Amino acid sequence: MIQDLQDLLDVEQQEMMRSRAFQPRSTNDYDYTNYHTLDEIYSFIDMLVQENPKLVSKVVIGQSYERRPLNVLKFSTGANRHGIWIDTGIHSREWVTQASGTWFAKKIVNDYGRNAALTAILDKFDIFLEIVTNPDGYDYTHKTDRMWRKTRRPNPGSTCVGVDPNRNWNASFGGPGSSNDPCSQIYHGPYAHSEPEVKAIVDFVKSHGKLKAFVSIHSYSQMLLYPYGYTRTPCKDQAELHRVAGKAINALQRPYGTSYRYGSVIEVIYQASGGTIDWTYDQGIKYSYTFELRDSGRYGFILPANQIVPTARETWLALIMIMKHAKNNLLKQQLGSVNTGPAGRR
Ligand code: INF
Ligand code: ZN
Repeated sequence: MIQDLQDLLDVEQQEMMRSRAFQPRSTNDYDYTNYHTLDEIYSFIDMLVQENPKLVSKVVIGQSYERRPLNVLKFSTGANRHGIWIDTGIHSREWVTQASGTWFAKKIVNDYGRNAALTAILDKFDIFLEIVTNPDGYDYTHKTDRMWRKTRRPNPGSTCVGVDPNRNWNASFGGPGSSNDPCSQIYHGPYAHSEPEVKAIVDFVKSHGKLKAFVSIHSYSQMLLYPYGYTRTPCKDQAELHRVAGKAINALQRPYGTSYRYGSVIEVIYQASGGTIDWTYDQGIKYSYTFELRDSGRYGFILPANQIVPTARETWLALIMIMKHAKNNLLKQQLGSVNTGPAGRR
């Protein structure tokens, strides 16, 4: 599909060099229309917190293999709230996802108090957003191999490095649709949650205990996926997850006509064991979704920078739809726990 990959990478590098010449003094003059280095994203995160101390804080949930901080942005308007989790960049080469995550962070700050749907969500939930979920891999895509996908932990007894962080979860770990070969792009790792980048999220989910939605964002293929990947057995909330996914991709399609397919991982793509959302769903987080952002193959992982903002905008509409349904579901549960009116009402 791509005539010459190196040409694309050269253009990407030139565009980044031009944008890098300019150091943003605030998140208002950060260049959302371009890709950024790990350090530039980390300084964006710190700027956003400094500019919005009442709404935004930085939670460091752990360290990567190479000892980089695993930074999670927390957006909160009150204490003891239920939470919604969004991660981007767990596969390091999927650059449009970290760039979209950066845009989402600024969008939340801009829209709170201005956009009714987002304000209602943030008045009910905390939002946790991990923009660079695989920092070692991301740094490696900038400096060494743009097409790197996995973590960067060496594998004892092998010359091949890295584990697929989307096969390392304790959900049918090591099952079909993952590999025990350290050289494989879908190597599941020596044991479940062996990767510090994965373990940090596992510990966060368990200690928080009140997450109601978990969205892990990948690229590319233009799909919205829900559990399971490891089995064809439909998950118990399949009907609801399918219904909400349909509404989410309709919202996504509105601005630019981008069309998505949707369904369970195993139906829409293939069998995969040890995947993120199979584990989060089995932890009881009902609204567990994986996005595969643009495009459908023309550029693949090397999506031109001029598509970052359109991709982020359309994806945000789908995320709002999912978060709105998680909110309504929680309200129904909470109301359901008190008498909700005359008996016998239809
Ligand atoms: N996703 C595929 C993967 O092999 C498919 C997938 C999605 C598997 C969700 C499990 C869960 O991991 C990507 N996208 O790699 O970038
Ligand atoms: Zn991926």
